[in-house]
Amino acid sequence: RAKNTAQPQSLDSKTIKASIVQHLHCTLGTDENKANNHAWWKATCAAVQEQVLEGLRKTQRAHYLNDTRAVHYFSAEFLMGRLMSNNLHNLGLFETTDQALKELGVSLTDIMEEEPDMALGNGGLGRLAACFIDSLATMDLPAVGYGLHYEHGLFRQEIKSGAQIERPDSWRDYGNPWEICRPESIQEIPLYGYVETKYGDKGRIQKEWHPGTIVKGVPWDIPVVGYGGKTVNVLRLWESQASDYFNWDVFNAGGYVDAQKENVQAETISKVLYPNDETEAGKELRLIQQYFFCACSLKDIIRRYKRAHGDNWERFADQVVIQLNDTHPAIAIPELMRILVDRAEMDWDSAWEICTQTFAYTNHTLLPEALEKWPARMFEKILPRHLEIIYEINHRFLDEVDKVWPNDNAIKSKLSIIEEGNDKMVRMGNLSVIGSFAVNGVAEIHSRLVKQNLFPEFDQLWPGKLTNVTNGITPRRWLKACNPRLSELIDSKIGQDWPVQLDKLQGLADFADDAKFQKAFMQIKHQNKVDLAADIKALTGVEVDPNAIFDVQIKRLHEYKRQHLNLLHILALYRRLLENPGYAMTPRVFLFGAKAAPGYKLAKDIIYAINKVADKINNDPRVNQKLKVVFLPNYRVSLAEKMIPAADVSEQISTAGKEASGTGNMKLALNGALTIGTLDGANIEIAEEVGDDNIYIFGLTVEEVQALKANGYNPYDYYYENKELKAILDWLETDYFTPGKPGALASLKHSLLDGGDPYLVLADFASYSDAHKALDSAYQDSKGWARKAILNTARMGKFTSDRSIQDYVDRIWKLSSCKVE
Ligand code: 26Q
Repeated sequence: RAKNTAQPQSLDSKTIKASIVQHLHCTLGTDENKANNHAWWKATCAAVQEQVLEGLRKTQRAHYLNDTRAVHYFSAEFLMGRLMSNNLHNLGLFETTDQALKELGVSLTDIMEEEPDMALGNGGLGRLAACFIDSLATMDLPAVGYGLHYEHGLFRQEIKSGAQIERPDSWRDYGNPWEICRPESIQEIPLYGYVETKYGDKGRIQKEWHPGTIVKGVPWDIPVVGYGGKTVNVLRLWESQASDYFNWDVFNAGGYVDAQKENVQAETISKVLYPNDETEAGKELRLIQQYFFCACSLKDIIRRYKRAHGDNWERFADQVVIQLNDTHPAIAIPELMRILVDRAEMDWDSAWEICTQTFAYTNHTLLPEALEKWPARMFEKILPRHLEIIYEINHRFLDEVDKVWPNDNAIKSKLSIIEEGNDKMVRMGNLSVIGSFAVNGVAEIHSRLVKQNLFPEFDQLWPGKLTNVTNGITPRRWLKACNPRLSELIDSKIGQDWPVQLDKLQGLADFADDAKFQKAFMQIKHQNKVDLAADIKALTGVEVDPNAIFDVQIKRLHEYKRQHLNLLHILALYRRLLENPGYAMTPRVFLFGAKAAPGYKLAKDIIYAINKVADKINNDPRVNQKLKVVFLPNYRVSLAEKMIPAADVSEQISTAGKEASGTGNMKLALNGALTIGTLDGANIEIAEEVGDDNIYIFGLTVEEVQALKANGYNPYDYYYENKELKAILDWLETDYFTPGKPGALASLKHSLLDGGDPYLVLADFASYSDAHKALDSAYQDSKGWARKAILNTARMGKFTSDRSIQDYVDRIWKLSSCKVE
């Protein structure tokens, strides 16, 4: 467990003030009278960055002198959000800087709003990477995050007449004060071209890849400050540029023409983040992105290794562990093989030994449509040598399979890296399992399903290789920084160690029935709701009552996450209120935040439906004292930080077996929201921790889902059986919510009936509605609710990302911490 305790640094507000003013003058070229909030923000960043860079220098020196083993976290996404608040808290400079700015007549809260989110990720997987690098630095572990320096992160969402519009995200338009360009570490990356076979001495076959083009990888470093401010690791993100070294004239005609034909615009590689989470896009540029950042990162790692160990590869796997965040960086496996076999001229078996002791792979999904597959033909065009290497890996692997299951072609074709057929495909999941020494799922149930359903034969072949590491979240950002009122109350009861010893929150359980503490806890929740209500008014014009239950569903929009189940229940409440104005219910505000992948039609239809229903309900005086629905546009990390502290209820309602873990569920419960959820992902472990009385579990279990599907699920059974459900679904086909446009919401109904309701929305509806009734009446007992909310916060210790990282360290990475100074 992390034993780090924050030691606030001894900078006083006078020194910080002087530094901010100095930067205002000398870095920004303005002065106190002219400066606007943006200039104050930049000057403050520059002052903070001075402290950060001091820590970075000391950390790099300590790691170099100790020749430490380090983890290299390879991820196509890092969803960092804003850095100012986090860096200030982790340096122990928040209060002092707040004070310094006050004395300058400037509000820290206001200038922090100037910072654009670093939205270099889609959702859970990208945010997990951000939480993990925070924990790694906090726990003094040598680590580097490697990823892509996208010019445009996840699109900005606007809502026009209820529908999602995508706008480009431009997070760097006015410069990013946290990043440092490192031209001294630029890498050259080959692409396209052909492979030449040469016959060397002793009959050794040598392969030489003649690339069709070369692109330049420029590293940008984002310092990652650990809590306590001692260790400062780096997140290194690669930007693509046209290679100036590359001289077209030296290339033969074939290579030249090829390269021209491909028309690789080097700069486009890191231009934009693909917004399609949970669906493999199969786009050429996406594969190039993956290879580009993996190849840059491997070269960077090898350069550093060689500086300490020369050309002796024997200690490589002792010094370097690479964690693959899903299969997106799996191409690093054949790339390392290429470097060892083709460039270092190592024999295959020795090279494979190094590879399979270096890589570990985290799986984040079981959804078949999310498992990455690449057409072999595309591979051959972009990375011809890598395809050969993959075939060789596969050939040798299938020989091993044959020893265990002799002549069993069914098993071979299932385990093969290559999916045979008219269009051969490369299965990145199989490649990742075969090329790694450890494979983990992200919650107990998910890891069990990875073993039982996704990779059962691999589990048999290599017992112990498949394992679980339950996800976590950093309590520094997701409690201390985002919920200062609650943090202060917690400090006053159990001291200040909880951000690095989250188990200490257990101490709050002693006060769960203490009337005074209950009052303080719920007053903070209320105050956070007042703040959010003001934001809602400013962002949408909708007025909401902070005395209502704030019921929150925030996550990417997906059928499996079932935002439409939530919507059907809202429609049910609306109907009940229309039919019976005296219908007993606590006033409720339903809040949504969600982006839909731009090409995901039904997901966009669901956003549209939520907005149309919201319009109708919010403007219907018959019900709008009891019911409000708000869709907050452009859900992102910084908006989550405002919504989560104000939530009473957390919606975690995926079809059992579909949500690998979820991490929003942890953030909401940590901030005292009660979960209404299915037995899916980490909800199960949350229920174990908080206890059955303090969570609302409903719906089919994984086993029941499987049985229902096996017996032939027919959504019409539920439609005809449940009058309310039928009325609601039929309502969607009228023009009640879309005046003059009948049928505008019909796609939703059709997906649930003729579409077969693949995520069993109708099957779980009644149980969901019952759980909401139980929750509503529990809220009526304000002492009882306060107790439940407090116990949620008190019992979330397990879900700190420090615990996740400690699990990785103990069971997979075998790393030692390295104290700085
Ligand atoms: C793949 C190919 C082409 C383009 C895009 C993608 C792509 C991009 C992002 C595929 C998947 C993702 C993201 C997946 C993700 O966020 N998964 C979530 O990971 C969380 C952290 O483990 C879990 O808590 C969630 O349950 C899981 O859905």
